[in-house]
Amino acid sequence: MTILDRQSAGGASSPELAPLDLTGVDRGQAESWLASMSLIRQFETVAEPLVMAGKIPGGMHSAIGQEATAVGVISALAEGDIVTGTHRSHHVTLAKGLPPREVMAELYGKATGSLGGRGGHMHLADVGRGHFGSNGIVGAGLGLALGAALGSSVGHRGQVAVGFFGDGAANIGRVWEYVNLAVVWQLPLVVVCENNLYAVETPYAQVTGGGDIAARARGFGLPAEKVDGQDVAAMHRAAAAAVQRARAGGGPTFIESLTYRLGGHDVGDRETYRTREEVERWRAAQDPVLRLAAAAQLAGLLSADDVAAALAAAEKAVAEAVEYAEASPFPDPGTLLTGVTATDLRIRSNP
Ligand SMILES: Cc1ncc(C[n+]2csc(CCOP(=O)(O)OP(=O)(O)O)c2C)c(N)n1
Repeated sequence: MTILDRQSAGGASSPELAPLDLTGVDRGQAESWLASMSLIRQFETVAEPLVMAGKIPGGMHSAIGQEATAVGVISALAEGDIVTGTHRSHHVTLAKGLPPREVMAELYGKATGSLGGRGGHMHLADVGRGHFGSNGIVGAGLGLALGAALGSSVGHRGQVAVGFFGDGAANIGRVWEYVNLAVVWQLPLVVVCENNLYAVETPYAQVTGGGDIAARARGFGLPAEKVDGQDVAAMHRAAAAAVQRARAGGGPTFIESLTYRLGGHDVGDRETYRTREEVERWRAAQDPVLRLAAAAQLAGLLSADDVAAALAAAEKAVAEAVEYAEASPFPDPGTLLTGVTATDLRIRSNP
């Protein structure tokens, strides 16, 4: 079922949906958050089956359910600021403003993709647009954001960097080395842990000593708070305060987004580690796109027509992105070694 189906089935006005506090949010913000979150939802909804259809090579980790975290945080950034993501980062990438057609073409491995088809789904990046890379190595993306924040600091560039990672990565040692350095060097870094409750099939509560990721962060001496990750306005407020602090020289902030992935870990996940009832409970009450659509109408910020228009625009943009990716050429095999910097590759001497 697409978001449009849910909307026409009355999903946006479902009494089960958790309310959302839109105090201080104006129509323009609500409109742009909904546009961005709808785009991500539609992109993910369309992209996943394209893997099963053999159009997109490799696997895919969809961010359905986690749209509010990326949009709430990234809408608090200035254009020149920097983000890094994880293996699950289409939401971060689209929220950062990479054109959907270039992202879709990258997933297809086409020459017109953001990295010329060399990165694919887990290695999206566009340095010119401040996206310093998704990353298939769990916990490593935050290190790139740390480096970007260090570069900004020593170069007096005034940029803030945001590094996203998951609850699974919160049990990887290097993540805390990055957090420690950001504190010691007082870097303009916003650290965002997307706690979606599972690392593949492992429930976070079973493997997280102390059970509280934000509390762990506080031990490193930086402000750390838990935020409702299904509430785009709450995520935006927390991120705006963190960005302001970072830009003013106040150092890093840690945000634990309490979120949920509504889909499987990756394409083909049989989801034997959680019940359908659990997923349906989250879907009914905590779908971040529908929560925003419902609350914005209730607050009189958007009309039902505005909501329908946002969803229709997302469908159109994604359909166009697929057409573009389908029609684009694969990279010229002659460019295989373009951008390869290692000099001792056997391939060079073994034609
Ligand atoms: C260093 C490393 N270890 C293990 C893996 C295999 N792996 C891929 S995704 C994943 C789970 C990550 O969970 P989390 O950080 O919570 O992110 P989520 O998938 O929930 O977004 C694992 C263990 C990997 N890619 N990299």
